[in-house]
Order: sequence, then structure tokens, then C-alpha cells
Amino acid sequence: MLVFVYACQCRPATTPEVRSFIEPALLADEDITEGRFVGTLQASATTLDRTGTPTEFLTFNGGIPGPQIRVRQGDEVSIRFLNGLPDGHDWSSGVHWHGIEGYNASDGTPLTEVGILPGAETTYTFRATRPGVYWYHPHIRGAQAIFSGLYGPLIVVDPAEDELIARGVLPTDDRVLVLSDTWTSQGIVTSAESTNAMEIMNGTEGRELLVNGHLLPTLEVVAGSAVRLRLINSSITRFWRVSVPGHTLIRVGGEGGLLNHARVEGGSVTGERFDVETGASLGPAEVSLGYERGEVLLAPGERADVVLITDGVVGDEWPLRWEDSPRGRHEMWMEEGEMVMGDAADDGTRPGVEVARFRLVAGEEAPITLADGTPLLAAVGRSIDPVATPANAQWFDEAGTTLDEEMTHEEDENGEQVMTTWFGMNGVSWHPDHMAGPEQPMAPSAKSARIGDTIEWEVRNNSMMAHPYHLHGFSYQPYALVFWPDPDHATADNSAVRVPWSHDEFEDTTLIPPFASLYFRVHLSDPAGDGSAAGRWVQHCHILQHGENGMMSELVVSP
Ligand SMILES: [Cu+2]
Repeated sequence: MLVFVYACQCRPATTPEVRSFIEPALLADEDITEGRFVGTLQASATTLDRTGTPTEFLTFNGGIPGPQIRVRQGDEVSIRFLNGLPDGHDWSSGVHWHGIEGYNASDGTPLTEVGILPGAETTYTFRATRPGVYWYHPHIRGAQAIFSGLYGPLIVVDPAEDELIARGVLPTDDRVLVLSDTWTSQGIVTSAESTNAMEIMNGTEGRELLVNGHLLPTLEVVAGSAVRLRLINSSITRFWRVSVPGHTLIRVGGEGGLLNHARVEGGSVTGERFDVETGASLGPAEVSLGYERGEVLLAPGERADVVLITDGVVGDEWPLRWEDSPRGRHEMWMEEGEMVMGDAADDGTRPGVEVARFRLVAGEEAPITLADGTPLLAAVGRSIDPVATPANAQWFDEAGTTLDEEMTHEEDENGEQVMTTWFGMNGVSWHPDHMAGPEQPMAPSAKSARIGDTIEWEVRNNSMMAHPYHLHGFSYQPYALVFWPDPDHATADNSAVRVPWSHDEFEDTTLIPPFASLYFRVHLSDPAGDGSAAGRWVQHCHILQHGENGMMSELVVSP
């Protein structure tokens, strides 16, 4: 496969030298064979000036974000990883391909490999079986590695896109926007490995909000046209509620490729209230999603593929804004001599900020016809197949996975009050040992299954904080979200609200609100057909300090 084929498709017709300045450079394909992509990623410490002061970041191939790997569905991908990170700082590392399915040996986690030492290398191989927006990052000391700059986009192009572009349904102008944050001070990136209980609890949100590794970049778009934005939240904690005021972001795809029909999301959805004891319906109920209609909300690790239609004239400028959304940030205070914990006063109300700017420029107009409900896959005779649930479908009952956290205070040996925090999954706090590799003992909270199984799965958030759940190796189809009563503020009628999730989309990372359960179906397929999907796969919270402090478990898949 020749990479310039895709470079031609994704570049606009005019002034590419100006527009491409914030686009992550394409990773060179070192193999001209059709259907095969071979590339090299080298991690190293690199000094870049991205925030006004030259700062030592960690980078893939010298840039933030790392290069864009762009392949077509079905391509065989082989990436050589060279660990050029500084010796003597415990920077054994690796690369995890977030969302890529079925190739356990290349998953890059402490369950599939021993961390690659500085100066050493390894090669990851997989087939990109499902189109969609993916990304890559180390899974060892992931919070600090990503906060320091180690992440990059991986785009798997659906062959149907060519026809939808030719028909004027999807724009020709196709960009990747990697949304991240960091915190630099005096030439270094600050620590994301704090042992402070409150900081671990809330996670670290960087002070500098970066779009494709830059502060407030400008993106030029041809007036009278439209632009496609493949959005990736690579922040370790920050939720990105993205808006273009006065405009609507139309979602055309995401983690599992193109949708059957375009969707405008946000606002509120209608669910059904039911009695928790009896299951009896109590009538319809509206649930607010925490972001406005026409906006996009991405928790850490989540991606969306959206289109922005330009309706202005040359010279117009519009901001791309980050807005806050409530996620259960907490704080503690003293009240009558007692330590009290509750929702942070500013959770969801922190001031919004402009993070990038669109500027309309002259060029060849390419109007498109796209709106809420426009057929996408449905227009080319395809659809996302619902995961079939055979009679022998396995049910991970009693909440297949629970997300658990506690925060308490206790007296230390000096009689001082100290806060402590605890994160777990299925009641167990688990910290994989990245130098033990696949030989380490199985997580006590592990789930087991076999290749070919179909599983109905509930992931229940038992906490007062929203957590983005991520499953490695297999994409799942959510079918419902249930909002349970908050045990501390239970409703008088002990009722819950069930929201159906009916568009059959495949995901690998999903935001689960406080005291809510996500229900999904997953088929444990083996795309290579040789047992490559068997092995130990992690599942964890993608607020990385939560995952690394114990909100992690594993799914063990046997042949
Ligand atoms: Cu979490």
C-alpha cells in the first residue's frame, strides 16, 4: 500500500502548506505492497516550544502528537517501536493500539509483554479489521507518558468513504484533531504520578489545552464547503465537551467507523423510569446528557468523527471551544471539626475556553448535503450488523464488572488526619506489574471466556464519579444505560431510568455516569482465525490515574 494515496485524499485542493501546519504528519509507509503498512515509531525526549517556553516533552518521532498512521480497512500493519526514552528514569515502555481488535500479542500492555527497556525495540503486527478513529499510546506509566506527549492518531479508512465523498455526502476536507492537555513549568512537564489522594481521585487536568499539540491553532476551511473532524481525546483526565457556537457538529462515525445514519447528539434523551424492586414501568423520563445538542462530549480515550458545515463568507472566524461538563470532581472541607467530602463547587461550571479557530478562506467550493438522519452506510447498501445473541450467549451477571472507588480519611501514626483513596474493579484494586509481563499472576477480579463466545455484559459504576470504561481487544455494542438511584440521595419511589441505545454502534471506550450501568453485547471474534485473539486483555478506567491506581481488571480469553 502506498501512503501517498491517502495523503491525496485527505488534503484539500488549495493552500495545503498553510492548512497542514497543525495536521499530524503521516507516518511513512516503508512497504510499497498493496494492503500492507510498515512503519517505525521512535519514542524519545524532545525539546519543543509549544507553550511559549522550550520544554522537554516525550515524543513519538519528535512531534506532538506522534505521526498519523492512516491505513485502509483490512490492511496488515507492522510497526517497529524503538524505545529511545532516557535511561535511568524507569522508562521501560511499549505501544498500545487503542481500539484495535484481536491481536493479543501486539496489545502492548503489561499482560502481553514485559516493558521494552530504553535502547531496546520490538515490532507490533495486526490487521486493521474495523474502520474507525483509533489512537496509540504507551500502556506502561500511561498517565505520565501521555501527559508528556506520547500519543498519536491511527485512522482506519472505510472503503465506503470514497463513494460518500463522491456523492457529496461527506466532505473532501478530512482532518484529524487530537485533543489533549498538559502542564508545563520551567521547561519540564509536571508530574501526573502524584500520590496525593485528592489529586488521584479527581485526576490531573493540565493547564494547557492542546489541539494537535498546539495552543490555539487556526484551521483554514474553504467557505461554502464542509470539514470533517476526526476527534480524539488523548487527555489523561480532561473531558472534552467541544462546541462551535452557532454551529452544529454532525456525527458521522466514531470508534467503530461510519454510522448507518448521521446523528446530531446532545441535549437530553428520553428513557423509561422503572421501579427498582418490581421492574414495573413508571412512565417516560428525560435524562440530560451534560452537553448541548450539536456539541460533542468525549471522555478520555473516546473518539468521534464529525462534520462541520461552513455557512459563512471568506474571512469569517469561528472559535472551537472547550466547555466544562459535570463529571463528579470532588473536594473536601472541614465542618464542625469533621472532614466532609462532596461535589466540587465548580464541577461542570469551570469557564469555557477557545482552543482553536476556524478561518474561512477562498477556494473551490464543495458543498455537501448532510444533516441529522442522512443515510451513510445505509446509502451504500451496508449497515452495522447488530451483535447476534444466540441462545447460549453468556451473561456476566451480578454486574459483570463493577467500577469501585472509595475516599476516606484516617489518622496516621502522628495523629494527623490524612486522606486515602482506593480504586478497584469487581471489588479488587489491581496494579499489574509491567516488568512481570504475561507471567504475572492473574487478577483476582478477572473474567474468563472463550473465542467465539457472545457475552451480554453489565458494567456498573458504583461511584459518585463518571468513569470512561475501556475494554481491550474486542469492540462491543452498547444497548442500554441505566441510571440507578444514588444510594446517598435515593428517590422516595426507589426508581431508576433506563435509556435505550439503539443504533448498533461499536465502541471500545464509553463514559459511564455516576451510579449508572452500561449494558453491552460483545462477540469475542478471532479475526486472524489462528487464535491470535486469545490471551489476557485488560479492562480499565481511562482516567489513567484511576486505572493505574487499581480501577483495572482483565478478561482472559482462551482458544
Ligand atoms: Cu475513573
